[in-house]
Amino acid sequence: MSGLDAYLADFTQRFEPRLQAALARRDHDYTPDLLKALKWTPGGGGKRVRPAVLELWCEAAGSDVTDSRVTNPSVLDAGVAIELVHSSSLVLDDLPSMDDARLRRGRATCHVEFGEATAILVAQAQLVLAFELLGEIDAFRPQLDAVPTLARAVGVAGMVGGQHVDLHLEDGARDLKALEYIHRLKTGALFEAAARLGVRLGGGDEELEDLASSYARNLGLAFQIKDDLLDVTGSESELGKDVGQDKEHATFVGQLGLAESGEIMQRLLDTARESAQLAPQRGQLLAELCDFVGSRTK
Ligand code: GRG
Repeated sequence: MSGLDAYLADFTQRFEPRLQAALARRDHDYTPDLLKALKWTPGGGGKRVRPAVLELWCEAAGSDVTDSRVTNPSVLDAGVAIELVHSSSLVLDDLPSMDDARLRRGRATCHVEFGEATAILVAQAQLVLAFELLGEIDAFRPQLDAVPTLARAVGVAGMVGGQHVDLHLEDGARDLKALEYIHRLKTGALFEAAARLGVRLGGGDEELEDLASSYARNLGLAFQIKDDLLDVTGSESELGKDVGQDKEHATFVGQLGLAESGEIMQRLLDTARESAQLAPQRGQLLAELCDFVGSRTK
């Protein structure tokens, strides 16, 4: 097992109970159907890469998470907030009016299982739960800007904006500049927010936050290009989601083909690796995460 595999196995063991606890917060309420739907996508697996990026950058800043990883619950809860935003975006992205996807994380998409109206409500509930959790983290209180940092990554200048351009861009306008813009907003922005929040939780300075941000921008863009590559080359059973979804989307693969897109992805990962190597701690794992993104099959 590589260092990263061992880290991710350990991370998910610590992360899952915090995620489950967040999702169970309203279990006493009288909306059991909604609560079941709320838990469906976040509880259904997923690689948890974004919260891991957050924790690693927190540790890079020299946080009190020790080598034996005596868990700092704030770091995990901030990761849960990021994962819930991610889940919310998956539920929305899968809707009939967007990707019209049937399969996600190896099972039916939220709207297929629970109906479209419930899926829309669930996405909203996951999103506000993310901000509820983030706003409760004491370690962020003196800075006050954790919530707006995440909000900016989600809103018009982030995921919502990226998705909107992706859905409405004319074919003729799908040049590389537009593609990069879309990918950075709809996918990269959340990676960047995760890395920035990690550094802040670890007490790192602005210089380290910039380094983390640059790492995450390149990793996030590469992650999306890999996603597009897998949409063409991957299998539904291994990915646990629909493939061939991207015909309607602006992608590097559609524009440049598999080989050139793969090269661009590798260059972005090389640049992210260079940033990782400058991290005061956890550089090795952050660099291994770049290899993981480049070689992932699901
Ligand atoms: C959340 C308000 C709000 C809006 C979202 C739908 C939308 C607006 C944006 C699209 C974002 C999106 C789904 C981008 C694709 C990102 C991507 C590569 C997803 C796959 O991520 P993985 O591979 O999936 O990490 P797992 O299942 O492993 O977590």
